[in-house]
This record gives sequence, structure tokens and C-alpha cells, in this order.
Amino acid sequence: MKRKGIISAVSGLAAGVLVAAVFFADFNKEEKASSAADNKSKAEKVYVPYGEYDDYYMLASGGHSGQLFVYGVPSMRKIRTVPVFTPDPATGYGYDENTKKMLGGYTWGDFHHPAVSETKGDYDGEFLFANDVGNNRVAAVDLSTFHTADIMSLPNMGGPHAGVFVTENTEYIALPTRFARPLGGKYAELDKYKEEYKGVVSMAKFDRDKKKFNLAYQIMLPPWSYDLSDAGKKMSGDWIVMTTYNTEFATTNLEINASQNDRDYIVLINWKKLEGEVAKGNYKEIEGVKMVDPRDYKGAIYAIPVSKSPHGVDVTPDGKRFIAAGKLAPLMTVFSFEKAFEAIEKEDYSDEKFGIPVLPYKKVMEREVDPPGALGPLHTQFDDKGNAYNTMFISSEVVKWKVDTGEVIDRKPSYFSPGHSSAAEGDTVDPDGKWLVALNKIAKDNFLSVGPSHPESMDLFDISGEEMEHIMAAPVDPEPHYAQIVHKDKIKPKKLYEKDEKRKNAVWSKEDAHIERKGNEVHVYGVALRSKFVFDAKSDRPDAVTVNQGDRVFFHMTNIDLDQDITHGFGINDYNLNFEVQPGQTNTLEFVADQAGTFPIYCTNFCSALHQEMSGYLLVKPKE
Ligand code: K7E
Ligand code: CUA
Repeated sequence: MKRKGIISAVSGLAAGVLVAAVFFADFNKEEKASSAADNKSKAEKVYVPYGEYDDYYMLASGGHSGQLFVYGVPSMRKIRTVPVFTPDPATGYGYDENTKKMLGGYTWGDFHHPAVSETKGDYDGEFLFANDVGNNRVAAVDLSTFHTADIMSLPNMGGPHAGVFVTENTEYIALPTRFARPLGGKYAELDKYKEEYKGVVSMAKFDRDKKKFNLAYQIMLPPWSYDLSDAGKKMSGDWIVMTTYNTEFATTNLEINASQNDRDYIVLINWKKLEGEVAKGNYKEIEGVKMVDPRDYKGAIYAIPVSKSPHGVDVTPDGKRFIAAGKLAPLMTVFSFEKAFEAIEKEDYSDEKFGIPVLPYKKVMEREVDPPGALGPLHTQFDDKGNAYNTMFISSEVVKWKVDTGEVIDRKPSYFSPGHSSAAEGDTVDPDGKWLVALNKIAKDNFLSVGPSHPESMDLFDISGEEMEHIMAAPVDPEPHYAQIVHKDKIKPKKLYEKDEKRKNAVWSKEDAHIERKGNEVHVYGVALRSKFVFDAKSDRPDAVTVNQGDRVFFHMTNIDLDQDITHGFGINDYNLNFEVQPGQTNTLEFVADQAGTFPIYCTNFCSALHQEMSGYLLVKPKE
């Protein structure tokens, strides 16, 4: 089989016009195919025998599907889809009252970067945070149930692409905006871009007991585009770093106009300092949010020039350096926090932009790493031996190099065009150095064809040795922007929702199931168990509910099968409604019975040998 890899290269012309050129690179069979013995050893590395588990969870962003994908590593088996920003009939997410309210009418989201909650810079496995670039939201997934626990809308943002990342102890979940926008999203002519448009960073707090977000404050910045960001660690723990592009303030044709400057900026912000100012009341209330302008406070914000249009910026596990990857400049730039702090101390500034002191590039930069022919570096991950791993979008490869010296150790192709990669615990203070998954944007002919558009692709590499070993490719739905690979011991999922006698709307025995009517509201306090629904214990047809057309109906259902994995679904024929109750869970379905007639209700989730019998009737009496 002859493989063709598409490589799109972006090259700058004299006039600053960027042209995308397309090359075809041939990977011939001899180079690509490995021997049968090789294949056997690779297969053995990832084979997880029945009865055993993968070592890691990979929690992968589902991009514009708005969902979270859960994979096992190293097997690369997909375990679960967790709906976050998008309704999901398979689990009834967005149909029951609570999740419907949480989604607030949105039917899609664009989930880019997952961030697992951290303690001392290491994953603690309790929650996962996600950004919605499409509709300006942040979500928290409870990793004890893999259910979305809260979603908060973020005002003043234009797509929080550069988040989410958490500070060392999850003090904050930070979300910098991608597009600058007038505050409140108000109307302002594009000619007023520099004056009226703002680049805003949201600093959210999450209360783990209440499982609720609140927006602590926002940071108002110049109308640059913030691309990616990271939180400092250890010595740099009070800081956040962000890459910018479009420091040209282009308002049209960004492909060209936002790629003019040779240098854009890394922005350094001291969140600790800003937190202190907010506590002292030094903020303005704008659009109902505490807004701080870091330029009002000495020592809160700095910029560092970086080669043009950088994409990722990642802090090293020891917190001493940060690495920017230049999507248009084919190099990784290593910066030193120590040197940055020194320059700040001495007030050694080379420039000032928008009132922001600019630190001299030469004094803060430690080295530029420029492997020959490696093009389009996007993101950096780390192992436990002081090495960095960079994905190269254009030259389709992963480059391993030594952070201390810049020495390139290994390069391996990835199939094709990787965006992020994710190494086992590879963005924490304590990476494991075991596996790395390149999250590719293009699959080409990796898998059985499903038409003109293919799945995205993930390449699994074993990175435990000196050389990286490509093990396998696995398909993934759009779009794997980023993932975190978390050791299985750090996540402690529940087997059940514990029985709670005081839970609102819950009924814990068949005998207690009942119906209450208040005016035109009908509240059904029912139970689901193998293999029946009980809505009204006193009725001679306990699994039927009769209401009047126009009534507002509430099915408060409790699954009283306290047995792991016995989930009951609840679909109403012809009513376009379906939700579920997991073991021990209580959920409410609320709707107006506007359609008169007879509607079967049935359990949608296969739960027992008599699952087909798990049904009932909704009877809606016509108005007249
Ligand atoms: Cu896909 Cu992280 Cu949204 Cu880079 S971003 S590739
Ligand atoms: Cu309950 Cu099927």
C-alpha cells in the first residue's frame, strides 16, 4: 500500500502575503510497514486482557461536538462519551429539568481544552473543566459520576479559546478570550477596534462542595487575540502566561493582516496581585462583573516579544521555564521565568505597548530550538526525564528534545498533522514519561473509508525509551483539540448515587409512588426498577398517568435499583422526550402535555430480561 500524506505548508512571501502550498509526501511501504515480529511486540504493549484495566484515562475534548470523550490508554478503546455543552439523547442530557436548565437552550458548544482539577500542580482527579469557544461558557464535570455538574456563561468574552487551565491548587480556572469584542458584546464599528474592543480574561472559581462556579473577576486587556495559555507552577505559581496573535489589530482578512508583525507577544499576568486588588475593592463593576485593568497596578502585567503568531505556550514541570511554539515561525522558544522576574525587578524594559511594559526578548529568552525541516510547532508536552515533545502540524511529526540544552533527541512521523499531543500526566509537575498520544487533525486513509470526510486520528507513542515508538493509530470523532492522560488511581468514580431519604422529589419504595395535582400541574413521584415503572401505587394501573391537555407534567423518577450499571431510560412515544435515571439517581422530566392522545412510555436503556415489559402509558385527555 502506498501512502500519501498531505502536507500543507504555509510560506510567507515578500509582500507578507501568505500562501498555502500543498505537497504530497510519499511514505513507501518499506519505510512504513513494520515486521510481523514488531507488530506482535507493539500489540502486546497495548493489549489489555479481559478482567484487567487500562492504566490511564484519557480525557479528550470533543471540539464542536461539545462533548468529552473518555478513552483508555494504552488500549485506545473509547469508554464513554460525556455530554457537556450539547444535548445527548443517549443519556437524556439536556432533556431532564436540571440539565436542560444547565444548557440554557444552547444546542452546541465548542469544547477545546480539558483541565483536570489540581492540587500542588498535580491532577487530583475530582473535576474536569472545559471551555466552550462557541458560546462563551465554562463547564465542570464531576469525575465521581462523569456527569456535568455546572455550566457558567461568561460575559464580555469572544470565545474563551485560550482556556481552560487551572492554577496550581485550582484557585482559579482561567479563560482568556480569543476574539476581542466590545464589553457586553455591544455594537461598535470595527473602525473603533483599538478603542472600543477589549480582550478579556475570565477568572472563575469553583466551589467543590457546592459544585458551582462563580466568576471572581475579569481582566481587561488590549484587543489582541489570546491563543493559548498556561498557569505557572511552583516558583511561577502566581503567574499566568498567554500567547497573543493579531497584535496588528486587524479586523478583516486575518490570515494575511494578522501575520504582518515579526513578533507578537507573550503576556505575563500576576493573578495573585490582581486577586489582592479585587479583595481591596480596586475594580470597576462592568456588565455585572468585577473588572480589573492590570495596567492600573504596578507589577501585574508584562509582555515579552515572541516570534510571529505563536500558538501554544506551556510551562515546564519544574515551573522554571515556559515554551512558546510558533505556528508561523518554525521554532520553539524557551523563556526563563527567573530571567523575566529579574528584568521586572530591575525595571529593564525594552518598550511599552498599550501601557504594558515589554521585557527585552534577548534577556528573557533562553534559547530558540529550531530542528531543521520541522515546521508548524503547535504545543509542548513533557516527560519525567527533562524532555519536551512538540507536535509539528505542517511537517506531521513529533519532536523530542531536551529542555535544558535544546538538543533534539528523536523525531517520529505522525499520521497526519497533529495539533496538540498529550503525554501521561504530561502537563503536571510530575509527568509519568510513559505514553504520548498525538491528536491529529487529518486521518486521510488510515481507516476504512466512510466517505469524503474521515474521522480525526490519534497516534499512540511509547515514550518510555530514548526513541519514541509509534504503536498504533485510532480514530476519534471531531475534534481532539487537547486531552489529559490521568493515572487511573487518581479518579474515584462512584458505583451508585447513594440513597438519600431527604433528597428532593425522591421516592424510595414502590408503595410510596404517588401523583400530586396542583391546578394544571401534575407531579408524578415515581420509581423505576427492574422491570417496571410505578407512578401511582394506589392506582389499579400503577404504570399509567392520565393528564389533561395543556397540563404541565413533571415526572420525578427515582431509580431504586441500587445496583451498579442498572440504568433505566424513560422515553415517551411521539413526544420527542427521553431521559434516564442512573442507579440511585432522581431526575425530573418537565413538559407541557400539549398533544392529546395515548402515548406509550418505555424504558430506553436495556436493563433486564423483561426490559421490553418495562413500560406504561401517558394518556392526555383532549381539551373539549
Ligand atoms: Cu486545536 Cu488547543 Cu483550540 Cu492548538 S487549539 S491545535
Ligand atoms: Cu429499565 Cu430497560
